[in-house]
Amino acid sequence: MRDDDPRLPSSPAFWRSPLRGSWFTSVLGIVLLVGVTVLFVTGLVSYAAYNPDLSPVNDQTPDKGILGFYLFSWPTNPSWLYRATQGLHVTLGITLIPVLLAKLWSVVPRLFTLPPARSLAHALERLSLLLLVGGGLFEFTTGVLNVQLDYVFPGSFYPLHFYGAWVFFAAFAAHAALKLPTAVRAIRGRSQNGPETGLAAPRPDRPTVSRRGALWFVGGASLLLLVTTAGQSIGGALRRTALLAPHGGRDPGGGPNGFQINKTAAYAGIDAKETGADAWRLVVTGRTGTVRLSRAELLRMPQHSSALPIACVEGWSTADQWWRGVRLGDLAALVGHDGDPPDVLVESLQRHGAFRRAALRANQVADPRSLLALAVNGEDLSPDHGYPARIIVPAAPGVLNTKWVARLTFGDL
Ligand SMILES: Nc1nc2c(c(=O)[nH]1)N[C@H]1C(S)=C(S)[C@@H](COP(=O)(O)O)O[C@H]1N2
Ligand SMILES: [Mo]
Repeated sequence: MRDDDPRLPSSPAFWRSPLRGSWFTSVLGIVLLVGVTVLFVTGLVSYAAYNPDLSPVNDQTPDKGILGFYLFSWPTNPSWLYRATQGLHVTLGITLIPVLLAKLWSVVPRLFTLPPARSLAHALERLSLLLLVGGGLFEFTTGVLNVQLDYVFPGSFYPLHFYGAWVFFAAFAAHAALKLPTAVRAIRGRSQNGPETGLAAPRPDRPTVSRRGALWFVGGASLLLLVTTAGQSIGGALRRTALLAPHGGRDPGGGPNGFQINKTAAYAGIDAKETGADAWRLVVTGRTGTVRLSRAELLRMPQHSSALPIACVEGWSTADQWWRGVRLGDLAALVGHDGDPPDVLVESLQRHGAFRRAALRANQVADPRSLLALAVNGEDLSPDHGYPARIIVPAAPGVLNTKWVARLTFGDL
């Protein structure tokens, strides 16, 4: 078998597209350099927002080791913080898909070059490209599946996407460091076709579209994805343009409770019998012991309002809703934590599923806008939004806003 037989993909002559070349690859590469870096940072930030170091119930990647070195206490300001970082993460990730695919297409001849390794250094380089391409495809695929579908991957999304991100970004950073000088030269240089990089076809077909035209096509595809996705986190009139929004099919209906529902009460196995006035009691435990409160008793405590969004890891968020209920700080004070409340473990009536418990940090409990909400937009919570009571905390990911709350345990976690 000869390497230069043009019928074989291992021969450069096999590849005929006149679009390939270092200019085309470099432009896409620079876009990805910026975009993937933002994805990596907003992804790490999202992980920190879960407060994984606070309690094992929050930690979806218990074996993270030193990869959690950067974790910090998630703040409560501004209240739209997670809405912005996670909306950016998901929208940008989806928008970059055409760029990623075009970039991979532009270098695909490289995949087939023979011999597989000319030297140890070359073998290592190709191995790192395997991690780069495999890692990139893995991160984009798991991300899209998590936001668009009922999750179908084996294993939990969080550890896969988290560890995958570190592998991918390490390979990505090494690749960027090696290639950046070449890419900058290719973009600056007048020649669109730096032959030294071996990306351009030696025997190209006649062009049907210019390289610039092809870039516009990729950019147009990205723009289309952007405008059909971004509305889910921006909201307002743009919500209707979010054709690609996850759960787009499930209509939350109108009225005060007519905003996005993640898991319904039926899905979570919440029986109306458990939430009725006779059955439901909130069990609050703290330094001075345990109190049990009916919904009527909670309503007799001072009621406060906060305008806060729900912002899910999946990238969608609601506009601010008017929540009304009892301050978490007041509930802490009821069980002996006056003034300076500690962390709290929140448990739902829900018996199964990863999101039935969540831990909140002291700074979140102390924020006067953090509520055990009983009502939203002037009406009792609907069963699907967490009746009889749910948590709402400013700037936190949706997953910390536990619905159908049954128990609050205050104390340092
Ligand atoms: N008990 C319980 N609370 C929960 C969940 C859940 O599955 N069970 N899902 C969480 C997630 S992931 C989100 S994004 C929000 C969504 O709240 P909503 O359905 O009222 O919009 O609820 C949170 N609270
Ligand atoms: Mo969520």
